[in-house]
Amino acid sequence: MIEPKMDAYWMPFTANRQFKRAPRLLVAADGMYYTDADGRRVLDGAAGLWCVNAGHNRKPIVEAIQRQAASLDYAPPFQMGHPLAFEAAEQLVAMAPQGLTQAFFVNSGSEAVETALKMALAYHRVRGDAGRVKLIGRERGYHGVNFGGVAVGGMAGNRKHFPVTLPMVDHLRHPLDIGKNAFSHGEPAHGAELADELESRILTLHDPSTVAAVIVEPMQGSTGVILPPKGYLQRLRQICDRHGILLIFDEVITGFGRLGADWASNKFGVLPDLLTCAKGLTNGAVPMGAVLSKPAIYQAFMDAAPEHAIEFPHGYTYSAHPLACAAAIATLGVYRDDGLFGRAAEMAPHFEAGAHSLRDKPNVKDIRNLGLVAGIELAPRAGEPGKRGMEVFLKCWEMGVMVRVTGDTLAVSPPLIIEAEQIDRLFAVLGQAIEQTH
Ligand code: PXG
Repeated sequence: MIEPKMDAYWMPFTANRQFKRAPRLLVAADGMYYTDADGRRVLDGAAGLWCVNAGHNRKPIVEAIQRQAASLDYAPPFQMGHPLAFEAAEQLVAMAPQGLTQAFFVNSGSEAVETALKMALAYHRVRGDAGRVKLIGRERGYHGVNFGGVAVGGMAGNRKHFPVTLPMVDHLRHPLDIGKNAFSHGEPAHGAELADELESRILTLHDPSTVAAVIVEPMQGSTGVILPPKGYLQRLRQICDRHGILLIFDEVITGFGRLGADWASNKFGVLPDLLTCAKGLTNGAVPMGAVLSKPAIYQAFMDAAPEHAIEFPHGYTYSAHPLACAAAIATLGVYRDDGLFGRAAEMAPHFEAGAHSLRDKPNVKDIRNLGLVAGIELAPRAGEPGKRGMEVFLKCWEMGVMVRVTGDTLAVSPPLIIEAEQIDRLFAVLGQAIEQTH
């Protein structure tokens, strides 16, 4: 293949100059494998970017998109509709945690987050409680890249270029405590009491009646696979309930089977008021996200406006895009037909054993896992944070395995169709890469 000219494309979240000197180009994908520009097959240990949960190039999804493109390319979503939007919403709600009954469609995780935050603020307002204007996020949280998401997020590197975000925001501490919980299998034992700080520290400072919502990822993905300590999310739920505060779960990564259950909400038995999802919703094939809401939230908007009025002035040109709806309906069908969430749970013990087999490799500081996700945290090299992790990532790529790196943590989150031998290869290659990196 002739390499394309590289100057014009300003790549997102990428070391542009380094990449353009030694590009890693993907040209095709099928099942568990990518094909790169040199014709090599690369095992996908990251489900693309945490999104291709059903594996690549799934026929029902490909054909649904092709059919849709040939029949209805686009329909305006404002004051107009098309049947697939309603069908996609119905199917998504049927698969959603019980008690979430409406789906608002967007085009990405970032948009889902902005939408949920705006919904939370407007919900209190339409109920006549307009003083609830504050939003509480969490340190090391990632809620996408738009202003609201960056404001409630807590990924320091993503915030420092943008000092002006939203006012009226505060953050909980993150629950990662390697001192107490290193090498936990699944949910760590210690740290549920950190949730109590929502009440004892944040709400005491702010007056609970001014707080609109708390937003957390049930498992913090992008900042290195940080699992909720046992009981932590339950406590957040109880505190929010006590003070009339909405709880938003950002399930952009944890939705659609990643943790060995359909949703983190179900895995942990905690129902949020609003839930954001994206990524796995269409298996990554067409951009799409959604916010799921409890019926009382939807109803509050309906009750507050006259019938001819727009109840929630929000939405995108491409909300419920026909191609995305077709892809979502087909994807949810594949998840159901192949029983993929149950499969993730079945493969999880083997995956867990593979992840923890790396415990004694050089510089391994912690291993965290649940379902089909694992984070392997390496000690940073003195004065060069992130460099060792990046080198391991590149070595894996050279050896034909794609993982994700965030700082010095390698994240593994394969498609849920992964076979036992592929799990073995994934961790064997990762182990070799760690051994070869000093
Ligand atoms: N919320 C969460 C919890 C996410 O993980 C977003 C929102 C934003 O989604 P969009 O579709 O706008 O990118 C995400 C995205 C990584 C990585 O390497 C993770 C994400 C995106 C890019 C890289 O961990 N998650």
